Amino acid sequence: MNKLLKPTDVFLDLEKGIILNLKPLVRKLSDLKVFFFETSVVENMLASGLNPIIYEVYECLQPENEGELNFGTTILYPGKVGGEYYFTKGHYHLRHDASEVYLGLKGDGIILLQSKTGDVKVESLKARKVVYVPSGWGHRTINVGDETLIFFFVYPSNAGHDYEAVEKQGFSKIVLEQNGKSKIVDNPKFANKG
Ligand code: PAN
Ligand code: ZN
Repeated sequence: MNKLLKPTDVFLDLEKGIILNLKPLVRKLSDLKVFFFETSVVENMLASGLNPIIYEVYECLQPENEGELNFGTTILYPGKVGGEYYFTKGHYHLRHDASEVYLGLKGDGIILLQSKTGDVKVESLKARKVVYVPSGWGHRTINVGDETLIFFFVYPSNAGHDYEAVEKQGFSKIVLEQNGKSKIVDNPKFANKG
């Protein structure tokens, strides 16, 4: 039996997406260097002193005991690197039975989902939309709007995050702005290693 945890509660600012009294994890362009398609654009931006914040994560982490849940919010800013919209790194859960729920709070986004066997799924994410990410699906969120994308998430605290697979293989699709609209296209750099 796991030790009985104390119930906790927090306040969420639904407008700003922040969880009060928590320090966010801040992801800047320099943290996402290898994830964007146009590496040379990233390098030029960094070389000229531009290192914008791409997203922030407010997370209530629980001990990694079976049955406990982590939850929090992600604030994904609007913007592009070259033609590619800002996104989260994306990951697979290390535990293959770990699923996740996303609830859109604000903005206009896309969740790209892919399995290791090559299945791809695309879901939109916006206020009041709930997306269930079943176990086994890698997931990345993209902000395709002009305003900040904010969403709430909850997943098993012992899920673990595998970023390496995404770093090496990438996502099979990327989301670009073309003629003022978002377009999901094949990622030419995708390494299909199965
Ligand atoms: C989310 C993500 C969060 C940031 O909490 O971790 O949006 O994205 P990356 O972890 O890909 O940088 C989640 O899916 N947790 O499992
Ligand atoms: Zn996840």
